[in-house]
Formats: sequence, structure tokens, C-alpha cells
Amino acid sequence: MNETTAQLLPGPGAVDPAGAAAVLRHARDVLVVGHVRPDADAAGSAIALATALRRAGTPATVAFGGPDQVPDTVAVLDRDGIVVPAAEAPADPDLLVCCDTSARRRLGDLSDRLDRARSSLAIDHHASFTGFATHHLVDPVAPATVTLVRRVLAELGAGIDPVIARALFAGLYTDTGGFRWGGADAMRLGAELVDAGAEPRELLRELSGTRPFGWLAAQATVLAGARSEPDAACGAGLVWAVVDACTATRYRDETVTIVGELLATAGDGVAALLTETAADAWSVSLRGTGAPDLSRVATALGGGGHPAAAGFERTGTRDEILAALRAGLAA
Ligand SMILES: [Mn+2]
Repeated sequence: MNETTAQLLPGPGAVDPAGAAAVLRHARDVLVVGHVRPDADAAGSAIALATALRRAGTPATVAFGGPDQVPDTVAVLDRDGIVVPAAEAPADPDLLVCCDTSARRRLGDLSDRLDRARSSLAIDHHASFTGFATHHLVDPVAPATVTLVRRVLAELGAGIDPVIARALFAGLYTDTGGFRWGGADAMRLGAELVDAGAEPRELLRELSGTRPFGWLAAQATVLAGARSEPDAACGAGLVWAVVDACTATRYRDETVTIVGELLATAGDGVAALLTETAADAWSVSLRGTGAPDLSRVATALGGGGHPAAAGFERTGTRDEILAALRAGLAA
């Protein structure tokens, strides 16, 4: 991303990267958070930013509002041990920075910090962003939140060391679908991060390479239960599968790859993975080509995201969730 392609969201509290840097420079201490069940973009953005702040002498901590046991992604990127459990996150930070988070509820157990912090800064790229912070740097055209963090770090004059480079690269690689999206600007940033020590081969093996043996059978069961509905989404088609609560608990970090497997069979249609998070409580991941706009569909169902990748959480039976999804895709 560069100045010519940035489309910063306006509105009260809107800042550009230089403005975000000024907010950070004036903070006495900073709590950096991302959305619940952080992916590599949320985790990488938060860890890169907090690491740079610490290097510059500003006390900074990272935490996520759930689940208690952090995903492997966070553990892989947190080389300096700056991530603390939500219960140990500072109660009254001077500044709260929310990375890759489109809405207040996506902060989970840490949403109360929005009220307790002296000020807050959201750095995000979701088209569905809702202005919940006192300041925001939001570019819906940016391929990943890490690209915005990179620009803020440049404004701060922060150097990119290997820990920061790894964190930023992880988010960039993941959110661009392995550089499928984001164009030459994403690739240029990727090259810069490799020069700074990101080491993609080692990093990507750590991020995705190892899975428990039992996952083979569990994955086979999930995929064998997949269903195709060619008439759904106004004829574009829908491929969906279900991860039950038992499998979701046991293979939490592994299940995220399933929706990609579904999408590969969906043609120009939509893939949906319904994950049971508790009795009659569901987390639904949607993937597609951008038409229909899944951000719109997910937002209407209480979630959010991007045109080609979105999600929502909802309570009800499996069939009720599917009915709501079919209706949303037909609208
Ligand atoms: Mn993201």
C-alpha cells in the first residue's frame, strides 16, 4: 500500500499514519489488543507495534480478549514474551490500541478497556469498521492491518528488526492469501520484511506446518459431512460443512484451514464453515470471490469482514443458522 492507493476512512477521530504516530508518541503506557481468536494479521499487528514501542522506551503490553489459551499463531510470533493473558492485561492503560478489530464486541473480555483507557486508537482495514475508538486509522482498501502498522512505524522512525519483520510478514502473507491480493505494493513490503529478517520458509512452517496426527481423521469427518447447494447465493452456489463442539475444542488451531478446502470446491460460489463454540452457539466463516459481498452478508447477520472473507457469530440450531445464511446470500 502507498499514499496513492490509501483510502482512509473519514469521520470524528480519523487520523492518518502521522496522526496515529503522534497519538502513540504522547502515550505514557500502551495496551495493544486485537480481535478475539486472533489471526496472524491481528496478532502480527499487535506484536509488531508493541515491540517497536518497547524498543523506543514506551511501556507496552499485548493481550487478546479470548480464548484463554492463545492460538499457535500468537505463540509463534511472540518471541519476546510480550503477550499476557487477558486477566493480566493492565486495567487502566493510558492508551488502548485495537488492531484489526472492526467492532467493540470483537474485543471480547477486553472491551471494558475502551471505557477505562484515557484514549484509544483503532488501526484497521475492515470495510465494516464501526467507529468505537477516540482515534482511528482505517483503510478499507489496505490488504492487511499490518500494512497500516508498517506506515505508523515509519512515521515513528522505528526500525524493523527480525521480531517485528516476522510479525508483520505473518499478517501480510495471511491476509493477502499468500500474496494473491494486495498487488505489487504487498510484494514490495514482503520483500522489505524478508530483507529485515522475516525468513518466510521457517516462519510459514511454524505458522502452519505441524498438526496433530489425530487431525487427519477429524478433518476427514468434517469434509465428508460437507454439503453443496448449487442453487444457493442466487445460483452462485454454497458449499458448507460443520465442526462440532468436540472437534472444535480439540483441534481449535487446525479447523481454520477447512474453509479454504471448501472454497476450492465452490467454483465462483461461497464456502461456509459452521463451528459450534458452545451448545447452540456458532461461529461462521465465509469465503468467496467478493460477489456476493460477504462483508454485507455477515454484517446483516451480526458480524463483519471483507467482501471475499467475512464471518459472524450467532445462536440457534444448526439448521436455523443455515437458514439465516441462505436468506442472507439470497438477499
Ligand atoms: Mn486483517
